[in-house]
Parts: sequence; C-alpha cells; structure tokens
Amino acid sequence: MLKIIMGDITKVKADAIVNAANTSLLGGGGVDGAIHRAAGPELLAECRMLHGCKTGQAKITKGYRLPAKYVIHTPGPVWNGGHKGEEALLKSCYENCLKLASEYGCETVAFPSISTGIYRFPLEKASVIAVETILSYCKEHPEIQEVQMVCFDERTKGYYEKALSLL
Ligand code: AR6
Repeated sequence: MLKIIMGDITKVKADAIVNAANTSLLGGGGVDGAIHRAAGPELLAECRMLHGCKTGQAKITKGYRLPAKYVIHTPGPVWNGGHKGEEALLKSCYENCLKLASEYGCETVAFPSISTGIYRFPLEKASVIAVETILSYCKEHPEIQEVQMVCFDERTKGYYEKALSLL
C-alpha cells in the first residue's frame, strides 16, 4: 500500500526511511542534512565506513537517534536535461532502496521525493517514476506492507497524488 503524506521524514516511525543523499554519503543540504542532524554524529561515522555510493544504488545504516530503525541512503541523479539516463537512474534508486528494505526485513518504508530538490529533477516526471516503481515492487513483494511518500510541501504532494490517481 502506498500513502502520500505531508511531513518531515525525520519524524516518521517507519522500519526504514530513505535519504536523498549524494555519492559521498557524507551529508549535505536538504533532506540529507535534516536526517544527519536528527540522527546524530554516529550516523556520519557509520557513513564514513561505506566509502560512498554510486548514483542509482543504495546503502543501509542504522537510524541512531531517529524514530526509524534504518536509513537507506541513495544518491539520485542530477537532472541534466533528461538525456543522461536520469529517468532510469531515478527508477533504480527506488528499486534498490526497496530491495534493501526487503533484505533487512523492513515492513514499512518512507521515501522523500528523491532528486526533485537541489538536483532539479522535474516533479511531473519524478512523481510518475516513483509511484510506478513503488507500486510494481510492492505487488511482487508483499513483505513490504506500507510505503509512505513523505512530501515537504503542498506542490510536491499534489504531483504525487496526481501520479497515484492516474495509475
Ligand atoms: N522531510 C521530507 N522531505 C524533505 C525534508 C524533510 N525533512 N527536507 C527536504 N525535503 P533535496 P535532492 C524535500 O534537495 O534533490 C543534498 O545536499 C525537499 O523539499 O533534499 O535529491 C544531498 O547531499 C524535496 O522535495 O534532495 C545531495 O547533494 C526533496 O526532499 C542533494 O541535496 C528532495 O530534495 C540531493 O538533492
């Protein structure tokens, strides 16, 4: 089941929350900065041991001071006009995060809107890719009981609701 909600992902009590990270996995602005601030310095210490992550891939850590048990870090693609494989990379972010969630026995997962902030991926396209990929994964993997898309502003929420209503 997919739910679109408004909120701050650092407050969400899911088995895993996803971080829209960068390839260094050493923190940044946006949701990444908020997650590191809320989780505390132990998160950065564990991230240092991961030696980065490629765009479209995902790595998992503990959640430390967050209400979530795990954080799944995925660097989304930077939007560069759409001819550099951005759409396939964004899809692989959602898929690889969900695969890790299954592997770690997570039943509930919360995503932010990957790549649509600092990385400028158009929301209209990103929302459709996210919703399609999440729904098709969950259909095949009933172990994932609930996925939340946690939107930080009304405009973002509107796009995800529209994408869900069209599927
Ligand atoms: N909870 C939920 N969503 C949030 C939160 C929050 N606390 N804070 C921001 N958002 P962005 P990107 C929304 O820029 O585009 C970082 O520096 C935000 O409004 O965080 O993937 C990384 O280190 C937007 O809708 O991620 C990378 O360098 C969405 O989260 C780079 O930014 C994603 O925006 C990644 O850029």
